[in-house]
Amino acid sequence: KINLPHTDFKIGIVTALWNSEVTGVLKAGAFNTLIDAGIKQDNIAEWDVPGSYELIYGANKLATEGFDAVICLGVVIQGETRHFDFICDAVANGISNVTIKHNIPVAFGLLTTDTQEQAIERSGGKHGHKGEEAAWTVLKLLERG
Ligand code: DLZ
Repeated sequence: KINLPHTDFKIGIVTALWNSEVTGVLKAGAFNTLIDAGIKQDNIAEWDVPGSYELIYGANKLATEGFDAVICLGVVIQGETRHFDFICDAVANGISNVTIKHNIPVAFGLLTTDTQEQAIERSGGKHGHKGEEAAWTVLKLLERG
């Protein structure tokens, strides 16, 4: 249960367009979780960026603009090359830099899976809904005001 000190928080949802059939579901779950917690629709910015690597720029930009928290959502699926590792490492490091630099909650809603099936299982399937969980994470941190 979330107990926010007020519901005027401005929250950004940055979503990667790669694997958008899954990231779209993550985004919807995150959005609905914010609305259910009383966050005003006008205070939620949805921004679709090309790929997960661009989540770093998106989060940093919204943090610079004064958003109180940012939810980053993406799906990186292991391919035949090492691209997967580079993207996952960069996003993990980049997002943690944003949260430290701007001192705001930034959720790491990045699915890193071997298959699309595993990603689907984590976006409302048998392994939960990582979009909802990412939104819950920032709300939990915003409880402190
Ligand atoms: C290039 C790339 C690859 C191979 N795979 C994914 C992926 O599985 N998920 C994802 O979100 N993005 C992927 N990208 C795109 C990169 O994140 C980035 O958009 C490009 O490298 C351009 O900077």
